[in-house]
Amino acid sequence: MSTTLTPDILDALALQAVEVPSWAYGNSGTRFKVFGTPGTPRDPFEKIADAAQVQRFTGLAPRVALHIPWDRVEDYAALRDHAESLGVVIGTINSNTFQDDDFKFGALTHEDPAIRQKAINHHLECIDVMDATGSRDLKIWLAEGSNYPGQNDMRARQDRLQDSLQQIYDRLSDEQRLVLEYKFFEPAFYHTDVPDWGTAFAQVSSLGERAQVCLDTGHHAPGTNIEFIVMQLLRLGKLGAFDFNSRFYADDDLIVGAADPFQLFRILVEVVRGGGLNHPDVTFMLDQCHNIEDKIPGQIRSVLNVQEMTARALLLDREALAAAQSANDVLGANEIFMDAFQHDVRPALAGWRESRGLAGNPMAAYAASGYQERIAAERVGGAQAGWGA
Ligand code: PSV
Ligand code: MN
Ligand code: MN
Repeated sequence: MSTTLTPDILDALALQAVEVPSWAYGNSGTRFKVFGTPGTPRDPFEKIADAAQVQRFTGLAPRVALHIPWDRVEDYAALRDHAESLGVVIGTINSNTFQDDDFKFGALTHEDPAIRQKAINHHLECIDVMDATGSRDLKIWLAEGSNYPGQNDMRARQDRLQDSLQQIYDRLSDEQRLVLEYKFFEPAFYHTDVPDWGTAFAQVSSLGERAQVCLDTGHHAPGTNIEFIVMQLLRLGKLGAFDFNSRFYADDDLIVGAADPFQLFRILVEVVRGGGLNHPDVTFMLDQCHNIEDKIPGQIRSVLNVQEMTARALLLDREALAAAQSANDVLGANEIFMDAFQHDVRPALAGWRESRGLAGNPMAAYAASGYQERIAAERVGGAQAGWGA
C-alpha cells in the first residue's frame, strides 16, 4: 500500500463535494426536549449563511439542501442569489408530508383521492422551488405505514404510491431527478410503505431513468451490511444519493463517522469500487441533527470525517487486494483492507489543505474566526429545525 496521498488521490479529493442540510443549523432534539443553542438561525437566509461557513473553512461543502415547508420563503430567486453571493448553491429539495394532520393515515398512499392529491400537490410545489432555485434533485421520504397487523391493505398502498410517484415524476424537467429514500421503521411501527432498498428500487425502476434510490445510513436494522446495498445499487445504476449520518441505536442522526468509522470506510470502499465517487449522479448529502453541540463545527467535523474516510478508501491497494482475493488468501486480503483503514491521513490532509490556501485545521480556524460569538450576540430566538415544531 502506498502510504502517501498520491497525485491521483489528491485529484479525486479535490473534486469531492458534500451537500449539507439546512435543518442541521436549526435547533433540534428528541421528543423529550429541544435545547436552544445561542446563535441559531432565525430563517432560511441565516441557515444558508451558516452553511457557507462550512464551505469557507473546508472547501468541501458547496451545496445546501432545503426542506419544504421548513425553508419556505416568499422569494426563492432571492434565496438562490443569497446562497450564490456566499459561495454556495441550493442542492436537494426535500419534501415533507409528515407534519400535517391530513396525512395521519398516509399521504402519497392515502385511500382518499383528495388527500392523496394534496400530497402530490406538495411535491409539485417542491418542483416549483427546484425550478426557482436551480436545484436538480427532489428527495422524497415518506412517513407512511401502519401500526397494527390488518390495519391496512399494504398491496393497495403500493399501487397508489406508484401512481402518485408517477404523477410527480412526470412533472420533472429533463434535467431534474427524483430520489426515493427508504427507512425500515418509524414513525410507523408495524409496516412502512418504503421500508427497504428493494421496495425503493422497485418503485423508482418503473418510473424512469431519472428516478433513483436514496440511501440514508441510519435507516437500516442494526447489523445490516450497508456496504453490500451500496455495491448493489451502484451495480444497478440506481444509487442517486446518500443521506450520511451515524447511529448507535435507531435513526440517531449523529455526526457521520462518529459511531462507526469502520462502517463509513467500508461504504466508501464500495463507492470507489463502484465508480460512485465524484460521480455527478451520486449525491453525498448529510442528514444530521446537532442536538447538544454547536451546529457549524458539528457540520465541519462531519464533512472532514467523510473526506478522511474517502482518503483512506482511496489508499486501498486494489491490485494487491484483487490478487489476494483470487488466491483465496483470506487473511492476506483482510490485512490489505485493514491496512488502508488504519492509516492516519490527517497530517497529510492538513498539509494539502494548506497548499490550497485553506486552514490546515478547519475546526480551529472556525473557532478562531469569531463567527460563533458574533451570531450568538446578534441572533435571538433562533428557529427549530422542524422536528420539534
Ligand atoms: C427521515 O428520518 C429523514 O431521514 C428524511 O430524510 C427526512 O427528510 C429527514 O430525516 C429530516 O431530518
Ligand atoms: Mn434522511
Ligand atoms: Mn432519518
